[in-house]
Amino acid sequence: MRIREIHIYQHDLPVKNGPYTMANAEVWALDSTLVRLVAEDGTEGWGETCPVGPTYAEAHAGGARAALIAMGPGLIGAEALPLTLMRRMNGLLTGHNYAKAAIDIAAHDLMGKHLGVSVADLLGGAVTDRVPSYYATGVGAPGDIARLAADKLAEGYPRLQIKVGGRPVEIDIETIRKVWEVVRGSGMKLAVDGNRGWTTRDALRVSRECPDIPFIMEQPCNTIEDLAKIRPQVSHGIYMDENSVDLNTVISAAGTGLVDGFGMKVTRIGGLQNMRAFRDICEARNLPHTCDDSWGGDIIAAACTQIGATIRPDLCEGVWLAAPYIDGHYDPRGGVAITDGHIARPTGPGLGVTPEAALFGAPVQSFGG
Ligand code: 0XW
Ligand code: MG
Repeated sequence: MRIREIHIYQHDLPVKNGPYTMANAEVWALDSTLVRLVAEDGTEGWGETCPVGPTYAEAHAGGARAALIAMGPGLIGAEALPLTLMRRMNGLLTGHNYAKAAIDIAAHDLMGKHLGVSVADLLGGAVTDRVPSYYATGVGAPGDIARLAADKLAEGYPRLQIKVGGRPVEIDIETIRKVWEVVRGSGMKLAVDGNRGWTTRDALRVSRECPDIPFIMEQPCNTIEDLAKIRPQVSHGIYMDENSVDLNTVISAAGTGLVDGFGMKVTRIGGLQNMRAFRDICEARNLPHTCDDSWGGDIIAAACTQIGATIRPDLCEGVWLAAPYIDGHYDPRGGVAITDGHIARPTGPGLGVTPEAALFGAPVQSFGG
């Protein structure tokens, strides 16, 4: 089944009750890029990529579209098979995983629809249709974040990620302590995400001053070297997020025991084909991980949920969705949502969601036809 047409769209996603804050970013609206692949027989597949602003990672919305436009002509006539396509894209452009991911997700959707099976089945098979999610706070005042923690606990979230960094570390420590007072004994899992914002000195201090609180530190500092430096000195588990930019880095981090788990983004690693390999590497080493993206609407949400449903349950740290921060859905039947801290895996072939194309207006660029 060959690709006959590629259409690239731009779509704005305003942040509900914005801004969303992290150590190094404050975002009010996200600029998403959607891809529609059309095969020779008319079967369609949708993909999406949506960096959370230009400073979270080495990715930005204009870059995603530029990379897709650069690769587009070389993909017309290619077999719509994820591995074949990934090799073809690598022959057209080096790097730019987050752009390639949109094509990869669309190819999985298209193949699932063609075969009449879900993307989770294509990825090995779902182990659950009710996928655990987690809630990520912004960086906020200790009392506010503790109140939010109480709300999310009551809503049924099994895990909370507290955002820290970009301010005096004493306020971060106070925030962690206040949240712990609220969730202690509940079984709610805790992650403290510095988004690269702490110095190694800050990370060591937090671990030393909170030895009684069982959180994991997610991407506390900026570089892999920083993580290696604090690794032997902290008593808390360390997860890598932003530094895990490709499978090669993941293999090194997992193989050398540098980290205890990962916060992983489907688009950063290059899409579902690479995410499947990542999942299997983690399973071979018993490493827990999340299965998220940095942002995005129903297409990204469905992709994360479909692969999230295939993760060995004891290693699944949850699928984070931007849905609580977004008004409305792409799919007129209703899209992917979080209920009681869990996500119902979309049913039907492919991703299980079909967006209303008119929402996105005219394509910014089309190829083939
Ligand atoms: C919580 N997230 C999954 C959403 C934001 O984009 C940041 C990200 C993370 O864990 O860093
Ligand atoms: Mg993170």
